[in-house]
Amino acid sequence: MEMTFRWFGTGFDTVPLWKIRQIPGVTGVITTLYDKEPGEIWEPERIRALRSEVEASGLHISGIESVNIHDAIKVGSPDRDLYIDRYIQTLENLGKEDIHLVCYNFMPVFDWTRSELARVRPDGSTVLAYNQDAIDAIKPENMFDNMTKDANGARLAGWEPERMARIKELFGMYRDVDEEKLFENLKYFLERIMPVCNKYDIRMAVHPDDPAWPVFGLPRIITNIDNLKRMMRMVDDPHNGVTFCSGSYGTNPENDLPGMIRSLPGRIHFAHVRNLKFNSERDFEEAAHLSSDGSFDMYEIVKALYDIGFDGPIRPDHGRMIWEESAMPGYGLYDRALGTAYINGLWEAISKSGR
Ligand code: DNO
Repeated sequence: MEMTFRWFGTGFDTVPLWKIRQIPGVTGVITTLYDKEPGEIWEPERIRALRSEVEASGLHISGIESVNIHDAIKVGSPDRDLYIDRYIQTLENLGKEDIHLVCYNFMPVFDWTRSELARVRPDGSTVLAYNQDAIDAIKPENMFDNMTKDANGARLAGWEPERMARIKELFGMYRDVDEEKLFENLKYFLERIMPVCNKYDIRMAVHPDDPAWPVFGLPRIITNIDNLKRMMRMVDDPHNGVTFCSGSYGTNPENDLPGMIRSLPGRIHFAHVRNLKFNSERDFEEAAHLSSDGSFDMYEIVKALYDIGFDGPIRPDHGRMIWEESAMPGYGLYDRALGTAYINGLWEAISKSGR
């Protein structure tokens, strides 16, 4: 594995590259052109400038999270080919700059969803949290305001204000899209992009739906091992792979996280490692990475990745807000740096004990 850190780019991220460079073991960043809207082409000059900036800090670009997918592709509307052509052009431009990993998601309308961005825990830290009753009480059109009110002024990944302003129109677009249709549209998209992925050896890593069940009546398919296997079979190419995000799959306690990892050898291209603490079936909050702070056995998760020979980028995922840091919720420096150190420690111990 390669230890990496998510970085949203100068002007968007509160954490500068030089600080990331000082986290022990981190050699690469997972980054993006954060101002790009779904459907826009990423120009070669912009990608090159991003690459130069990252490399000047002594790091490199380990992958992109995300190149977002236009809704026309997800709903399969007549103009989807235009947007797929643009996506292919972006992939080609990334491939030419030696970038070989792209994380994306296929969630309708909303990306990851939480009911709170700053729930206070007993130690005074604040975390992202999800309560189903609270979500059930929110109208979808108010979801954006609810998500952003505690965002510390940050633009939230996947919650672009431009898209959210069109929320009613977006819901209308998905009126006739059910799970089967979403699978079909994903297959169509993947089949069209596989040639460029093969040409430039770009690993596509679908991010799970978070939480791993339908929200607001919208279908969600990247939720469990059966659906992932279906997706791997329907476009059976090693470049069609997954982002294994423990915190997203783990929202559903029926998902056996180490078991899922073990049944996807060669198809996990990217790993997001974090812990959740369940307070009830309908309520969870994001915990520190340490196993004893939450509900997951982080040792077993990291060991499963080690055992399948996972060699892609891994990154700590959402951190708690601690030590009076003010940053994008989930993406401060301090707790993610602690998470990095912990995952590095688990990895070293597992690799040495296997000798
Ligand atoms: C949230 C992230 C997601 C993820 C996208 C991938 O913190 O995990 O926004 O990056 O779903 O496309």
